Amino acid sequence: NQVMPNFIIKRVSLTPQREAVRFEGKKYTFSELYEKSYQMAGQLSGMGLKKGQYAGVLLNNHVDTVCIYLAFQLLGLRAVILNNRLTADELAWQINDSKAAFLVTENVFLSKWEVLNELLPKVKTILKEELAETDFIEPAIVEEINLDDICTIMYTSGTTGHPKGVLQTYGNHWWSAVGSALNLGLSEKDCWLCTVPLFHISGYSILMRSIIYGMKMVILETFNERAVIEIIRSEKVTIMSVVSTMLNRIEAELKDNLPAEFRCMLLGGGPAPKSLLEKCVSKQIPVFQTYGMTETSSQIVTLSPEHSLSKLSSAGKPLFPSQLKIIDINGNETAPKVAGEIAVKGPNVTIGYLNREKETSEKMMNGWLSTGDIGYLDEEGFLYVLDRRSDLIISGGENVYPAEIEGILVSHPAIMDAGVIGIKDDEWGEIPIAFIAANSELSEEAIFEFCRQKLAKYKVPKQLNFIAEIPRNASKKIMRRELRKLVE
Ligand code: S0N
Ligand code: AMP
Ligand code: MG
Ligand code: MG
Ligand code: MG
Repeated sequence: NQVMPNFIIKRVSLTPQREAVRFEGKKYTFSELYEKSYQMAGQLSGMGLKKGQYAGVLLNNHVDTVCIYLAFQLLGLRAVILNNRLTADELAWQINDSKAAFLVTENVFLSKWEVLNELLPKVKTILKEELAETDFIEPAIVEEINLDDICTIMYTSGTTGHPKGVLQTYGNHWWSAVGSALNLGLSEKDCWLCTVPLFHISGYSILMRSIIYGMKMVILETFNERAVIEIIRSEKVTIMSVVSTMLNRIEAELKDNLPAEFRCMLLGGGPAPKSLLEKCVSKQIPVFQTYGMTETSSQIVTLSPEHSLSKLSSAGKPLFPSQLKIIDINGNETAPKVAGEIAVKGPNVTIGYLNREKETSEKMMNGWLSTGDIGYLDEEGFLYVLDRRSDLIISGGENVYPAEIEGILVSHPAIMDAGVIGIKDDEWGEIPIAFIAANSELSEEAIFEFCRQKLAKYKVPKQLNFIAEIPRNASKKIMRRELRKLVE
């Protein structure tokens, strides 16, 4: 039960005048960030939010979002952070599962929260725009945080088709930030560009590093490769987090070398194609591959600067606080170069899934988390990731679970059975396509429309194939290999 000062309070006492955030051309010092967050904490208190409660957050990348997250930390609220690309149905499922009593959102998501208000009448919606007019109540600030306290919850899907809320504690975030700095190093000139969503751990972890290191972060509302290249120069960015789809676009757009101060392009969230890594070497883009997940509060394995070329296409070694092993089907550690399931352990690894003791104990033993991912270690202990956890399709850094899409498809009255697989795609890495066994005439457009209502756009199958029967084995499991053969 280790206790630390509340991170933002500590930071503002150390370096109040240092630049903390750049957003839309405006800069905010840590002191200004704290003032804004404190104000919002008082307004959230005015709305009735109290320590220990779970509250949903559905927001765009914005400096206000940072302040709302920090206000949550000041109040000891647990943020159920929602992916803003999800449909109202998908959001409702997660909010309901978390038992959150409040949803903090903003006007741009009107079409979503209007539906949410109908689906979840008991959940109180708080609009960011209305917060400014809310009565300020002197907030009960949490001066000391316990590293075991839950800070954030982010949902990730699973093989069962329904997402689970990953619990991330203050200790998880703290050790993740420390592990990253011990590997990448830290300079007072550092500035981290955040153009990944703050609702993913890829983005939220940049915020935590900024507070813990006292480092400036530049936030972009949306990703645009031309803007990124310009901002790296104008803001003297030194580090940036990307997924391959983003790096592809940056590489293609980049005419001259990036400035010498730019020292790290942290590439994660999915596989890194070797061809992309090679193109980046020739353009002198300093790519560091990383392996991590929501359950590890971002990076757990990252290539170190001195190995970025000699171990190209490796994800690196586990960070200082963390451990990794490869296990075979009997649970024994494999020899070097022998592939197996990747298991990880460390103070950045989640304590489990929200309200899901069974799934937690199935995936975690003695602090070791079975990731479901497949990989091997070379003789020197460098990790090579070969395959994703069971069936997972990653499209542009967003996860798509076949079981979830299949569940939606078969809920259509005219669809008897459905199977989904991922196929390679130049832009997104992988995209989902569907096989459908229908019991009556059904137009493709009708199915697409049905999917668009229920599923985030990136999950909607890009292609529909009508077949007589979905191949299943004796235990009724879909034989995805057979579906794959149909594509070939
Ligand atoms: C790649 C992104 C930026 C693409 O979005 P963009 O260009 O903004 O698209 P839009 O203009 O909004 O829409 C255009 C059309 O494309 C569809 N669309 C959007 N995104 C996708 C997608 N991913 N797949 C398929 N289609 C997509 C839109 O719907 C739209 O369609 P139409 O035209 O029909 O309306 C964007 O997808 C993005 O931001 N991706 C990155 C997400 C991310 O950060 N993932 C990482 C999650 N994992 C983790 O957080 C753990 C790993 C980790 O922590 C990490 C990851 C990376 C780097 C570092 C770390 C770390 O460890 O620190
Ligand atoms: P999420 O928590 O949603 O970001 O998903 C994390 C998953 O992305 C991991 O479990 C892996 O399946 C995949 N992943 C992350 N990093 C890599 C990598 N370097 N190479 C291959 N797959 C990765
Ligand atoms: Mg775009
Ligand atoms: Mg993901
Ligand atoms: Mg049906």
